[in-house]
Amino acid sequence: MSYEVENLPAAVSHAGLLAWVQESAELCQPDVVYWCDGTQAEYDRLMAGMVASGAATPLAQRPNSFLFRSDPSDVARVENRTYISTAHRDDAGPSNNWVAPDELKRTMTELYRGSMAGRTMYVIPFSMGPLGSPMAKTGVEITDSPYVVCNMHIMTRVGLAVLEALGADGEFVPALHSVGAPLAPGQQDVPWPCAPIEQKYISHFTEENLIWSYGSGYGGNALLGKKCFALRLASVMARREGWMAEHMLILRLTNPAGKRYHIAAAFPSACGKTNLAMIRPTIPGWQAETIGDDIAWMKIGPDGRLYAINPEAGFFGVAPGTSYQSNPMAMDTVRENTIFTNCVLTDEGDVWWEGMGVPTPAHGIDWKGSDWTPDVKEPGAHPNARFTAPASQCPIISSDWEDPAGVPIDIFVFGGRRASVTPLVTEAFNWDHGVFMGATAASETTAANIGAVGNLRRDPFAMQPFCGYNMADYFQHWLDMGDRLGDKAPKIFYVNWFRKTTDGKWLWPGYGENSRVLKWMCERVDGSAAAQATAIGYLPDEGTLDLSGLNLSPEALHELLRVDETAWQAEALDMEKYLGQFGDRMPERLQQQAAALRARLG
Ligand code: SAT
Ligand code: MN
Repeated sequence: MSYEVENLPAAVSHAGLLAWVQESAELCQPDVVYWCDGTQAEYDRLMAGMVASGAATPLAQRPNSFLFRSDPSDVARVENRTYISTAHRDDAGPSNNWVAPDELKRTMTELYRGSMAGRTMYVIPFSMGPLGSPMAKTGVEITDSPYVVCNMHIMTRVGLAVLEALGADGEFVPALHSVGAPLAPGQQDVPWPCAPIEQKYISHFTEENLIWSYGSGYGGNALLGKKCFALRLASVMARREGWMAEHMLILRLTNPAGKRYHIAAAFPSACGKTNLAMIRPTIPGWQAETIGDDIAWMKIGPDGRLYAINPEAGFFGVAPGTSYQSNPMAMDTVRENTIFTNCVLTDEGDVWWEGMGVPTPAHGIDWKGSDWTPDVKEPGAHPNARFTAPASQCPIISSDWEDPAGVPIDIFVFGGRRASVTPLVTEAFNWDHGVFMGATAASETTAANIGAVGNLRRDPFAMQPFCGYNMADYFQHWLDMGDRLGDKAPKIFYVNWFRKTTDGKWLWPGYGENSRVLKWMCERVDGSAAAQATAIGYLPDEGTLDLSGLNLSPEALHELLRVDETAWQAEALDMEKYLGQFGDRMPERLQQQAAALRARLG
């Protein structure tokens, strides 16, 4: 067994890292082991290789931008193939798939054996969080996918500085990834190699900070810094170490008087986090800046407040529906240096997707690589088509987005997509009630996971697919953090931009108009806006939301803020039933919240 080693940096003095790389190479049997240095030259060289092989198409209309088409089976995360592997099943809890570590490692070791034959194994040292931030953490991903390397260059901080900071014995998360498609000698590669669904495994050995991913090249399955590390593993570390790793965007709002508010908001995948993170407020004098669009790591600072950093360096956003109307800042972010996956290729050499807000091309190549015209029934872009773009290219990225200390959070927002029942905005009575709201959040499923779309499911804190341990313990961790934060805890709100009329029309215009709801939240923080106590929390009085200049009928407003007590009685029962599955691990304080809600509803 032999392989070439390329670009081995002088900076690697870490015996543990060298041993793990060697062991992985001996198992996966690549032709070459290549150490990534994170340079532009490296990115350009890998991209040129993928253009030459036919995996990537350069876009004539967007400088340094490329389109990829995935295998039709490999278009989203695979929650049913995602595992939290702990010695005791209860530590993974009922919301996670579980296989015992020994057994899972045995199965996956056999899959990894020889899986990189005919390929290069890339070693990617990366930092989650600004290098040198006390909140940053280091990972090393091993992958046989150059697509993954280029995406990791954008999504994380890759480079030799990471290895230097690691030194001889620093801590890092080893993350092993293979697309699971070895090449026999002389065998021609395909544009998007991957393994069949039943061989895909996205595994987290949380008790040893180890990630093993096999069989998929797509986004959250393969860019292991993102969901696997920054959410599933980090959520476990955060609990152990007393901080928080959350599926949240981070946004700064500044009011006309110059006062700043920092908002962290949790919504499930493909429910508008990126849009909200880049909001252009429609109310005069208010300004927004983006800090992060997907993940927040938060720690209590010396002043007792909660500080958040964005551990990522790029955006991996949903393309369909993104337009100059819905998210102009994202449109400007992806003008250059962007990787597109599963969009339409136009005849002019640009990308296109449904809901892009520009004329539909008369002809293009769809995400499956076939000719496409507007009369084709199926969408040209996959509903989970994505862009990968550097955060620094966002025109409203905050000048403090890489502040190693983070930004102080004033407001937490939870929410989801829900056609009925949930009002536009509700404020929690207090921390415990807010945690109960987060714990019982529900949303209609989206194309971000392989599976049915549009089914209502509970997605607590938008962490259902991402909580790396027993969800009941995670709820307890939220309660504990509240106890530590005391009166410095952020205020908690629940929103639903997606309520519909009985004949299926959106009641609320959304996008930039959501700033009206954010403004009310800021005024609640200041104590200047009125609210009404209802059975489910505080709601704005109909007169207190700033709706000036908005053409919203009084009936629509009434419906948006209506608490349908009959529907809520059923909802409360369903929430209790949901929480019941956690048995006696369920915190008593949340059971009390459930009982109190039922009592208030009468
Ligand atoms: O593919 S990702 O997991 O990165 C995107 C998402 O589902 O949020
Ligand atoms: Mn996400």
